[in-house]
This record gives sequence, C-alpha cells and structure tokens, in this order.
Amino acid sequence: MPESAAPSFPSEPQPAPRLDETAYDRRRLRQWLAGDARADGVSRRQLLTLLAATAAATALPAPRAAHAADAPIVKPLPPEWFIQRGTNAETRWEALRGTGHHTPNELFFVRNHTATPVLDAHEWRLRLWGSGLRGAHGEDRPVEFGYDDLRALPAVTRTAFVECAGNGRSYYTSQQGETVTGTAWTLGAVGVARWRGVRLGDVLRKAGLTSHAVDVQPRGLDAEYISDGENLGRVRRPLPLAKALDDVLLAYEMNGEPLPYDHGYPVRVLVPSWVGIASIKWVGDIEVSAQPLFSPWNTTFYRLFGPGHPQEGSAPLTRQTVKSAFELASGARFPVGEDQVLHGRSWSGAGAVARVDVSTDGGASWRPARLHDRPRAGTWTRWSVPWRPDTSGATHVLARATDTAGRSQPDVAAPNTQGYFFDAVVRHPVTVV
Ligand SMILES: Nc1nc2c(c(=O)[nH]1)N[C@H]1C(S)=C(S)[C@@H](COP(=O)(O)O)O[C@H]1N2
Ligand SMILES: [Mo]
Repeated sequence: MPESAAPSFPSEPQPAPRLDETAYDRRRLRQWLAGDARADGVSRRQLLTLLAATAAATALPAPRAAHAADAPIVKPLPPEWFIQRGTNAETRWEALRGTGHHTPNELFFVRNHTATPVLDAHEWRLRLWGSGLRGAHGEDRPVEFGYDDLRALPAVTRTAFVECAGNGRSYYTSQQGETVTGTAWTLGAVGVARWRGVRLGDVLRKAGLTSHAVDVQPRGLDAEYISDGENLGRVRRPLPLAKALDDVLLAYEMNGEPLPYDHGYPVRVLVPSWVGIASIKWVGDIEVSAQPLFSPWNTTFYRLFGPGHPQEGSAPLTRQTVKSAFELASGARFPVGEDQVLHGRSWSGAGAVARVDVSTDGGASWRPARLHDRPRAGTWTRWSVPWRPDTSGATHVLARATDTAGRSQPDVAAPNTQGYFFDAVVRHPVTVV
C-alpha cells in the first residue's frame, strides 16, 4: 500500500447537500477510502488519521454498508515496520526494539483473509442466536446488542497476545526442509496488546444462555472467503462454551484506543492464549448452539495433517506453543570486540515464560537470559543477554524458552502440511564484522 496509491479520478461526483459538516466529512472520508473520492495533494496517511479520528469521535448515523478499502489493510505499512504478505502484514522484530511490553497499534501485525471492512460503530449490531439460547432465537430473530449496550456493561481489561497459528511457518522450510502451505511468516505474526471490553460470558448470559449450549460461533463482517475457488462463507470458528465463559472478551479497545479498523473495529473477540483465528475480528453475530458446530476453520484448517498425525487430522488447535524471538533484523551486523546487549521476547499459550536460555555461538553453549517482565500467562516475557562477539564471521544466535507448564522449545518442530505451530528454536543469522 504505497503512499502513491491514493486514488484519483477524472470526474468528481457532486457532493450531496451539506446538512452537517461533521457528518459530511466523515462520509467523504469513507468515499475516499472506497476509491470514490479524490485526494489530490493530501497524503494517504493524513486522510487515514482523519478517518480514525472521526470514527472514534462521532456518533452520527452513516450508511450501513461496509466499504471495502482499496487495499486489504487500512493503516500505513512503512517497510521499516512491516513485511507485506498478500492481504497480511508481518511486524518486523527489529521494529519492536524499545517499544515496551505492549505492541503499539501502528506496529501490530495484520492477518486478513480478505480485506479490512470499514464499519460504523453506531450502525453496528451484535446478533446472538441459536438453539443454546432461551426462547426461539433463530438467525432471523436474534437477541441484539448495540455498541453503546456493550459499552454500558462492566468493562474488563487484560493484556494478551494475538498470534497466528502459522507464525514461524517459513522455518519449516528454511530450517527443516519441509514443504508447507500458507503465508510464509517468519516470527512477526504475533503482538501483545492491552484489550478492554466486556466478558463474552456476561453477554451470553444476558442473551439467555441455557445449560444445553455447548459451542458458540462468532462470525466476522468481512467479505466471504474464497479458497481454491470455493466460497467458504464469512470467517467463523466454533469456540467451546467452557472457553467462552472462562476468559474471552468482546474487545472494543486496544492499548487505550478504540480498536483500529484493521484489528476489528468496532468489536472483536479476544481469546487469550489460543490461536489467532479464534479471535474473530469485526464480529457481527454469534451462534450459540446446543449441538457441536463445525466450520472450515476447525476442520480443513487449524488441525495438524500429514505423516505423524491422524488421517482426519489432529484435534482443532487451541493453545499456542512456546516461541522466542530476538528484537533483531535477520542478518544483523555487529562489530567484533564491542559489548552488545541482545534483546528478545518469549511467550507460550500454556503458561508464563519464566526461563529463557540464549546461545550466541550457533547452539554450542547456552546461558540464561535476564528477564525484564514478571512472567505472566497469556503474554510474553522480555529478556536480554550481554554479548561481546570476539571472532568475525557469520554465526547464529538462538533462544530457547521454557514455560511454567514445563514445555521447552525443541530443536525440531513436528511437521504438518499447513505449517502450524512452529515451536522449534529458531537459528537467527547474524554477522560479526
Ligand atoms: N473476521 C475475521 N477475523 C479474523 C481474521 C479474519 O480474516 N477475519 N483473521 C484471524 C486470524 S487467522 C488471525 S491470526 C487474527 C489476526 O489478528 P490481527 O489482524 O488483529 O493481528 O485475526 C483472526 N480473526
Ligand atoms: Mo492466523
């Protein structure tokens, strides 16, 4: 999404009669986003900033339809922060150096099956329906909540990572020689934010949850997903009721700001410690079912297939594995004989990371890293190690985390056809000059 991508058209449509400048300005910005307005001499970034400000600050009615942006991702993606991968954007780990425990919203990775829809919070409704609710709440007769209804419920805040199940996928190929399908992420499909919202459990109970309910299935308002020519419908994935009632949020804030468009505005599901696909963005409805549910996202996708796994695939993926990353570019260069401090972060879906060992000699010797966070479940622990490289040449730095559940990163990750759950120690190339 280069800056020059701001669309311009030869004939500008005449603006509608202007009743209210604020409302009109917001509509104009949306039209621009949809490629229907000119923006000569104004930077894309400036317009996006305006757009975010009006979305956060105004409560005026706007057209119901979601306008698909002219690019799959709305926010700026400067190449020093992101690696663009199709409809997705991977955070560069070197850009996280010095950013604090929480990933700034502007730096947070984006995983979109299609494109970010630009929704209006005050037109938005959350619809709950299904056989697990009291009363006859079919899809045509849902229980509805508006944005203000959710905002009026007790709010909770929690720090949690969102990580794609395919994070680290490219290392199956580069480190293990395996062929896998899917986005070739390195380690930047993860971020930590402070999420604020309401408990999904509170909303389910208000909607009339019965003791017969077993699964809930949130569904996004983004476009239907076409895979290999087949329309799989809108992104949706069943969540067992036990998890839904445990620690799941319907989040409307990220790091103290309204959710950015790309991260689910106005409301997303946030499922702590689980694979990112569980955290449905732009949630529009939730089926509450007395029967178990299936979707492509817990059958075809997000199970482990291939030799070493059951024919029908593993159980659906839930908690994330253990991983570590250096806040360092691949191939970073260091002067010989000078004192360095290497920084990184480690995280796990099964518990806190309370121990990290680092090697600066390609895995020959290891020493414990100093931890910079009190280890907490559901988020990462930052760490550092001093290093004085004494011989020039190419080498690898490695980090191995151990979580409080006793899981440690292996040398080799269990291969699977779709390249999920790469948890092995990554050999990070560096050069001493
Ligand atoms: N509606 C919807 N929700 C979605 C997705 C999507 O494409 N559409 N992608 C999922 C996947 S695979 C991941 S990893 C996370 C990424 O969240 P982020 O883009 O906020 O980082 O969102 C999940 N929720
Ligand atoms: Mo994902």
